[in-house]
Amino acid sequence: MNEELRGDAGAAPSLVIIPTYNESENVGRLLETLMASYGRSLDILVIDDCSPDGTAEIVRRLQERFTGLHLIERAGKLGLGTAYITGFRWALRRRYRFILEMDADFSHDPASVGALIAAAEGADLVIGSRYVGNRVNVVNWPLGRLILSKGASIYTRLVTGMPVADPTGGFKCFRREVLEQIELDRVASQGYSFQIEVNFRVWKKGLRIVEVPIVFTDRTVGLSKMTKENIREAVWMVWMLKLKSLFGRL
Ligand SMILES: Nc1nc2c(ncn2[C@@H]2O[C@H](COP(=O)(O)OP(=O)(O)O)[C@@H](O)[C@H]2O)c(=O)[nH]1
Ligand SMILES: [Mg+2]
Repeated sequence: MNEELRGDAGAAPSLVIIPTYNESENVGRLLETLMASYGRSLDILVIDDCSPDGTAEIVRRLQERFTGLHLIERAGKLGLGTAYITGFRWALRRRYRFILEMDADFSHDPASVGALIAAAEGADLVIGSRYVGNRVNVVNWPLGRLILSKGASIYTRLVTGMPVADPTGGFKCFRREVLEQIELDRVASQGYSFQIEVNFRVWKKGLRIVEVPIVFTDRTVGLSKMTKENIREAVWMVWMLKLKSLFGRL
């Protein structure tokens, strides 16, 4: 049987995609935690961009113990957005019903994965949201970073009209049909604006987006990979999305 169409007798596992760049201090512990918590109900795909710190080597070693752990190694740092597109295509060649996004740095609590999948039974896209209601569920972020994130959320909503409180968050769960419906070829974002763009495309298709509250905790080890270029891309990307949809070119 074609390995790509692998499926077992029981319910197909869900897949969590984790992009990594220099996450050697986090990735081993995160993968062990996920495997211990979810066992065979969750497969994991790490997309590593040739991290110089040996992140991929740690994943390869864990693959000897965990059959549901997969790794794609790319030639260089090609951006968060393209990492997820690569992961989505990989997932759609297999039988996963639910496909998740998650950071490698423990900002996203592994204990919340189950809640995101459960919520996706009644939604097309579930966003783990830091800003549900009037709350700001962010722990240990520097004030500047919090203002940037909150500001980006308000700016995105003002420009696009999309009713999502936390459009830049990266802890999400998609039903596979959603990824089949949005044209992955058309996603233009290379970096972090990918999160806004995908939400916008899902919303414009009239699909159901639900936000569930999560607590986001700043990383304790390793460095953020957010760059000024990521911010610039997001600033013009929301206008691009708005204009493309106005002219029917999304
Ligand atoms: N493969 C890949 N992963 C990336 C890239 N940029 C960031 N990441 C990963 O994306 C996740 C979020 O990045 P992070 O630096 O924590 O961003 P922040 O939380 O917004 O400061 C982490 O798991 C990073 O290792 C990239 O260019 N390629
Ligand atoms: Mg982070």
